[in-house]
Amino acid sequence: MKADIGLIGLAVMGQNLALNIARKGYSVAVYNRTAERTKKFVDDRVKSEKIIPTYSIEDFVDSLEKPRKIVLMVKAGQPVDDMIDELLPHLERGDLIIDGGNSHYADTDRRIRELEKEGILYLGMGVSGGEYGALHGPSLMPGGTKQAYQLVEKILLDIAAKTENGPCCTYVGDGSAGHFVKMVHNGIEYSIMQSIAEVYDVMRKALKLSSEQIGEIFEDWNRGELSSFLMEISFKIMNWKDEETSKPLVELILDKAEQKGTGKWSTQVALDLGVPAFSMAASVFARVVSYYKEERQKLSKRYEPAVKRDGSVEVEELRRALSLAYFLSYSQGIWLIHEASKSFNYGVDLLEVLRIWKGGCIIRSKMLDFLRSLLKNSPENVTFLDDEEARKFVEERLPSAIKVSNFARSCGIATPALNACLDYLFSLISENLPANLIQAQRDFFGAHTFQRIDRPGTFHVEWQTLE
Ligand code: NBP
Repeated sequence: MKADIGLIGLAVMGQNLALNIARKGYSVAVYNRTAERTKKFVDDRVKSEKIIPTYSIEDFVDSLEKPRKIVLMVKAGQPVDDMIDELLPHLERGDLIIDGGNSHYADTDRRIRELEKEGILYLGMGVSGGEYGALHGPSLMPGGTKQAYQLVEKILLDIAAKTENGPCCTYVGDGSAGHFVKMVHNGIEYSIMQSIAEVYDVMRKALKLSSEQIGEIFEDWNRGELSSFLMEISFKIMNWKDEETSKPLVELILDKAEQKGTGKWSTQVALDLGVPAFSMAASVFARVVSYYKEERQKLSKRYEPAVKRDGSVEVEELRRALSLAYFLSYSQGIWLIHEASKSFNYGVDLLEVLRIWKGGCIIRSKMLDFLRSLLKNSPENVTFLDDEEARKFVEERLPSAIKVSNFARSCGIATPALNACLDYLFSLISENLPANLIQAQRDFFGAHTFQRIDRPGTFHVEWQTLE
């Protein structure tokens, strides 16, 4: 009996994905570079599932039904290339490798090109939902050739999370589309996480609410339009007590945020493609600055007296501000995917992307239904803003968002993501921006020329006399 599919990489994601696939009735051959991990996995977690442990690449490949389907769940970067190099001598034309890690999309394009020459099919597949999602149903974002997708479509649809709109998996598009969409998913995730964290900061520092009180508020918000995975875990975190001290654990966690790169990559490509992903960038910088703990500690002593609090905000105003930040975070992400799809010929169906984010994934939220309805009305409305329903939504939340931003500033509380969301919005809804002055400055010092609003053409002025 040969296995239906193989999986390499038995860290948290790989173990849970293998179990998920096996629990859907498929046989799965597994392999991990370090054999002890495979043994431990089989001993500790495999019960009646059809999971076949293997301890050499030869045995692994040999145990697979042809054409072979192999999922890589190893660390992104060089390990993926290493595994491909190890596999390649043992594979045959028509076999398929699926990279389920968070690979950079450019690496995926390169690997597709290289493997095409060998006749090996390749899918770059975003997997969202963390270890729980991997086990119980993730959101899957596979991209590559349709032919490659069709080889594993049934398995992927079976293991994906399910919502009333179907399984959270679709063929995302050509080339590296799947990894690109997953990367931007993470960019949106950064922005929403940072926005929630900033609202939390205002609540604890300015409103003097306890973690338990904030937990209650978040739990309440999670019943309404902010209903989302990130809101849900946030209220659970607020209520979590440290076993040793009985204090809320969140208060004992060092405020230095780590990152693995997907938010940075999203921001970098947003710059390359010319998409103003304000709050994605701000959220990456917020993590960066969090790392300067010692400097912050020192400077906070020097500058504390300079801050003068002005008024207050209601909890409901914070809720509205956060709701607007969610909306605008998705707006930036979908716009970015749209531009990439055009530039890289991905052929992404944005409505499908919003649909497969509804379940299993980290950025699943009730708001996605609203966003889908906006995009259904007008497929070109990739920012979601060009719509009467969207205008009403924004207008109802904007005064609160402005008030929260101003209030936080008056308290000396940094809210970079919330502010960046507002700046993104204000920039987009302003007929006139001060870019006229920028153009004049550029022309002044560099003869870069400018256009005029009152006549066509390109102009340059001798702003200064050069002796
Ligand atoms: P890690 O990203 O921590 O990777 C650990 C796995 O990679 C182990 O199986 C390890 O084998 C293997 N590996 C390494 Br490291 N170098 C290797 C090499 N040169 N050759 C072969 N195998 C190698 O695991 P993870 O957190 O389960 O994530 C797997 C992928 O899924 C990553 O790309 C990650 O970004 C992505 N992802 C993670 C999450 C999450 O919530 N953790 C969510 C979504 C996507 P070893 O046992 O021999 O060291």
